[in-house]
Amino acid sequence: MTETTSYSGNGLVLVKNPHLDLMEEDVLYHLDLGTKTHNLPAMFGDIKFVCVGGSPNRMRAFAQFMQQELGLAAAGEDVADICAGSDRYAMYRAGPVLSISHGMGIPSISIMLHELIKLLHHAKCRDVTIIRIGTSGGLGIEAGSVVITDTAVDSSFRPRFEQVVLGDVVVRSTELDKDLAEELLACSRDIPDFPTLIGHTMCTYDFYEGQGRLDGALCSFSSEKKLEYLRRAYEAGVRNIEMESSAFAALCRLCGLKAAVVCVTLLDRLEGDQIRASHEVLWEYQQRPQRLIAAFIRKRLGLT
Ligand code: R2B
Ligand code: URA
Repeated sequence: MTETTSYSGNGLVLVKNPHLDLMEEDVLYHLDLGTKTHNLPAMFGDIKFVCVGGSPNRMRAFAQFMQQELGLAAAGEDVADICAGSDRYAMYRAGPVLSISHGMGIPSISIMLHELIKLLHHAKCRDVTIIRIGTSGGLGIEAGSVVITDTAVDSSFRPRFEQVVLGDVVVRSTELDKDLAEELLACSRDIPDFPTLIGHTMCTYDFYEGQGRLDGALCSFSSEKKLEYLRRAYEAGVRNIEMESSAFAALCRLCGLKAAVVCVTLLDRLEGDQIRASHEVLWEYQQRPQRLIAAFIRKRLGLT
């Protein structure tokens, strides 16, 4: 069974669940928020940009950076964790920007996204743009390059995400918003310090065997087989590999959210498996998607 996309004409988030309307209260358990315990429209109704990324510390740093970039606070000023009552995810806000962590892998990001999308719905947010900023392994491109995903593909290079629902496999499209990707690429031209490109992103269920690494606790293939697979991925248009983009693209698309995935590459997988760059280099790499998104948001808000 394949599910199709629909877009809301009024900019509202589309939750496609008739049961929600019948519920007296919706507890967003992993975010420690709820419709009876919190005034969600007052807390979040003016949010226009949602940025998600794996690590809680990185998303806190991003919110602090955005506060400065939007002229809302001085450097180093702290931000409060809106989900402090839950130790699953962290959430911060800087003006119209919400910054949330999603952990590693599809199950973790899926849970967060279900609750986040319901949150945006309950808060009656309009015209929200959502962006995943993350890390990845590059394919045939210089380490430190930033890849803007046009389509997330699975480990067989197919543009699809399979969700098992009541034992049946439901197939969902993983295409992302083309105009948004182009807009982000245009913003990157004002930041000459690192290469930025548009390409396919391969989304896997594992970091080691699932990404063709030779350095996991298990490995049943040769170095030649690994390289043959990664070269095939490159030929299919894949430029980076990570672990959340397909579920992210599929869920956002179905719920009418304009979405983008912007990941820095920490290494070139055609050259190796281990991430050996120093902490300083990796820290600077991780700033790159944040700098690009800050430039994009500033431009959208008419601040540049
Ligand atoms: C990128 O980096 C993480 C694995 O190190 C994973 O969350 C991802 O998608
Ligand atoms: N994240 C991944 O999923 N893979 C890499 O190689 C690096 C970061």
